[in-house]
Amino acid sequence: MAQVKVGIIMGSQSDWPTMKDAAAILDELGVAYEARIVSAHRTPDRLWDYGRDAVGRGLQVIIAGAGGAAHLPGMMASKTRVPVIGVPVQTKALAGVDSLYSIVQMPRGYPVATMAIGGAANAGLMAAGILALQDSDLAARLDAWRAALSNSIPQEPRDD
Ligand code: RP5
Repeated sequence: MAQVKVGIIMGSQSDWPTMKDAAAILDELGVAYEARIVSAHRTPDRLWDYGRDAVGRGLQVIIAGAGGAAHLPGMMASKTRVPVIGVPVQTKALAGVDSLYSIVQMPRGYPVATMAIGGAANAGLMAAGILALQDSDLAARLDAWRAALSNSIPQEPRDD
């Protein structure tokens, strides 16, 4: 079994349809990850334990998604120096702007690298890019992934 280097955490089962886009990217790029429900409000002890153990368990990046009063990414960044990438999950009430503001506006000293609302795929790519700095095989796979995306863009628009 490959060492798990990326933790994908989310506040609720209801976040998984968004967060699985990060998992899909990491699957495509051959990056080992784990996915866990860790709620800042409903399971604060789980959040505490996850952050406390992250370095010792060999995690190198944490992708944290939450919606509404989205305190999970920021609280995780407070508990561990492992870089945290935040994903604001879209909400019904406020379209995810609440999630975005909850995640992005961190105080000096405890940054969260905040993606766009619903931007879990980019979170996966960001995590892969960080790991690729120390992993030339992954770097080659990421370069190929990016080139394939670029090559898939047509020169001209078509009538549908
Ligand atoms: C947050 O509350 C979760 O991250 C989720 O986005 C939101 C709603 O959770 P559920 O009520 O669907 O479990 O903590």
